[in-house]
Amino acid sequence: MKNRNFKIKIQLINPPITVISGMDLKDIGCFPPLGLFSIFSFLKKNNFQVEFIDFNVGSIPKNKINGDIVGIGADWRTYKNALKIAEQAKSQGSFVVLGGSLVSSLGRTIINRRGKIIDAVIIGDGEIPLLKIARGDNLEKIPNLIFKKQGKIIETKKYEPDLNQYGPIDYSYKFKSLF
Ligand code: B12
Repeated sequence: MKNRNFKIKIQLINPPITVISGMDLKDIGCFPPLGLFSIFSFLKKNNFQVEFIDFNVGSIPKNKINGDIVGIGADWRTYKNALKIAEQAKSQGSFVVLGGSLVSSLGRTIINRRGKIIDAVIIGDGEIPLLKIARGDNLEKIPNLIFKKQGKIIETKKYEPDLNQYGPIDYSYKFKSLF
């Protein structure tokens, strides 16, 4: 990562959905990723420059992935594409973080196998851990993280989320145009 201060650019990415076994995306539709929205709102509230990219909505300009920190949400339908995005982000020098439902149950395996393109995974709620990463805290002191240090997997302690701390989701940004 280039530098970690309030001038850094954080990108939150919802990868394209391609894996729906026996189903077509157009038949089931897709829903706004509330987890990423919540993290987006929380980081904005804390004065960070955050960009939200949803590959399932609208057209995505080329070379868009260029954040100092790139946070990618992944579930079983988007995991393969999340890896492709992670690879691209990593090759551009971003600090790459994965989070979301799938990652929360398979974090250790993911870091073990994909540690070259993913710097850390966040288990459970992403708001506080991502804020602390953006602030430049020592990774070992940030809760809910799994990452590799000198080839060894480090798993930090878990925290009990206080939802009141997050505040409401702010839909005022570009989200309106998504709906
Ligand atoms: C509500 C819900 C729905 C709603 C979605 C409403 C919406 N607008 O998205 C409905 C009923 C429509 C739905 C549908 C589906 N769902 Co659903 N759903 C849930 C449920 C109950 C809660 C999810 C939620 O919104 N939580 C609130 C938000 C704020 O929190 P969150 O998503 O957990 O996000 C936090 C963390 O995960 C993390 N995080 C999330 N993303 C990221 C990204 C980064 C970078 C970081 C660092 C952290 C991070 O931080 C977030 C904020 O604290 C979960 C089960 C559960 N209890 O979590 C299943 C769950 C997410 N659903 C699941 C599935 C499979 C589906 C469907 C694919 C089912 C289907 N076959 O159609 C569809 C997909 C629809 C879509 N999104 O496109 C699975 C995912 C499995 C997996 N491991 O991938 C879950 C986990 C249920 C399960 N146990 O099987 N779902």
